[in-house]
Amino acid sequence: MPRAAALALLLATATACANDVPEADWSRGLLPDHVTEQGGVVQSLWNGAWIAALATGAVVIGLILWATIFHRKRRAKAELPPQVRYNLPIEMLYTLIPLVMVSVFFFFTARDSETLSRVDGDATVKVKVEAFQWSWRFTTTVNGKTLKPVAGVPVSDYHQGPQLVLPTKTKIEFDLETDDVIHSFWVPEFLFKRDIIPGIPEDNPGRKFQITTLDKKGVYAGRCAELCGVDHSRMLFSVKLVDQNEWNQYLTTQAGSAQ
Ligand SMILES: [Cu+2]
Repeated sequence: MPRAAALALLLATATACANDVPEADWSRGLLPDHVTEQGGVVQSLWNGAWIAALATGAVVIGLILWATIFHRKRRAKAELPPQVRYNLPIEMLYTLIPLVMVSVFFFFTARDSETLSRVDGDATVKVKVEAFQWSWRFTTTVNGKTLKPVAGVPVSDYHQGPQLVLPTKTKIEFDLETDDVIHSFWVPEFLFKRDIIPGIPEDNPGRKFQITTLDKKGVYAGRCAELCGVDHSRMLFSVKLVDQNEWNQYLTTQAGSAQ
């Protein structure tokens, strides 16, 4: 009987862990389904990079196969094949093609990282994220009114961690802060994570990022993605996206406890 109980416990724990991992689909290149507009930018960059890499791979492997099959050394001919040293057009070609490829990758990466790190400052919902060993404190400000902070303790299931409630279809600004060691704020469904480094002044743009949530209600796991000590793996939280009605209700329940 104790064995059965232990097995049940093990199964329950295993299931809890499995729930933590968002469903990754081949059609999205194994990324989880994104819940922010910015996630869409990451998904397209990811898809484009894979298509370019696969196309390059196909050309390179094709050329290798072509050379090995059609240009093998033939026994009858002992002499050297035609030498193409200092062939200017060919050397220019294999210098320019990689240069163009790297430039194209660089262009899209720079363009998208610029988009992802853009902060307008006009978001009506702002979240101050305080990371500490080993949990999180979220303080949400809506139209200048600050709600009661949500703080947590280390847990083994993200449902038990602190929950950050946010509205769908809304621009939200995050400000990341820590006093102890480097942490990293990561919600896999945002397709985004950002290191939280102690000592970065508040006006530093690297502390902030913004998202615009899509119409995708749900509870999403969040975690610390930077090894930060013994309970790093238990530094779990969740983000709950709610529609406008639920959001207004949530604000009403929080109004009484507002600071
Ligand atoms: Cu951490």
